[in-house]
Amino acid sequence: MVTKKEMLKEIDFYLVTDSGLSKQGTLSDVRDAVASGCRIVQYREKNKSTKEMVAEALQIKAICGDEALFLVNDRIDVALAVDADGVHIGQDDMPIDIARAILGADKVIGLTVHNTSEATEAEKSGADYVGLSPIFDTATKSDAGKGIGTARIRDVKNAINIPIVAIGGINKENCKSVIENGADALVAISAVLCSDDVRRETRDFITIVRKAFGRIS
Ligand code: 3NM
Repeated sequence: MVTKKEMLKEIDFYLVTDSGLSKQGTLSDVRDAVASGCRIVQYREKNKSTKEMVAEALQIKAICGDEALFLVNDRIDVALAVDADGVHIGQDDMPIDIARAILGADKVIGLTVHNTSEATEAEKSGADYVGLSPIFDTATKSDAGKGIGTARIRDVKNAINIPIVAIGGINKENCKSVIENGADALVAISAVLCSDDVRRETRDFITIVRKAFGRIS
């Protein structure tokens, strides 16, 4: 049986939720993305109480089932409360060695990095994947800073062996170049959640990305 952690090898399109941008609501977005073949979902919620988050996280976990990995952004307590598959943390969140000690070896831990040295450090500290950001300028995260460009993806790819998830300003026009420059997976928040049809947009991204990988013709 493929373990949840082994599913990291198969990710390509990665959904990050955003209730502020969502048109249909977070649960609907997750349902649509998973129905379209998305294999990894990160619950990123900055505006709800812990109680609301735990209730919503349980529902997202049920939707992901065996189809998709289910991670929680930043909130290790919420991840533990619902027995999520893992967490995604930033450079200023819980130190990764402590996060690992709390969560155990079987859980997935992703860490946001911006350059080769942070990426190398992340791999050394036991991260299962890195989120490399922001590839392009983005209005979705106000403190994201300027886009680092696609050439940085190749630099990081040459430096580490864990998967790279690219994020920041990615849309259907530029996503092929993100994969061609070495990303293993990508996140496109506003491009998907601000559309009228999350199911169709996810399918479109997955088709472009899997073609770029040569997984489909
Ligand atoms: N983190 P969009 S950028 C959640 O730079 C997030 O760490 C970022 O949204 C980082 O796909 C970002 O709409 C938002 O540009 C990405």
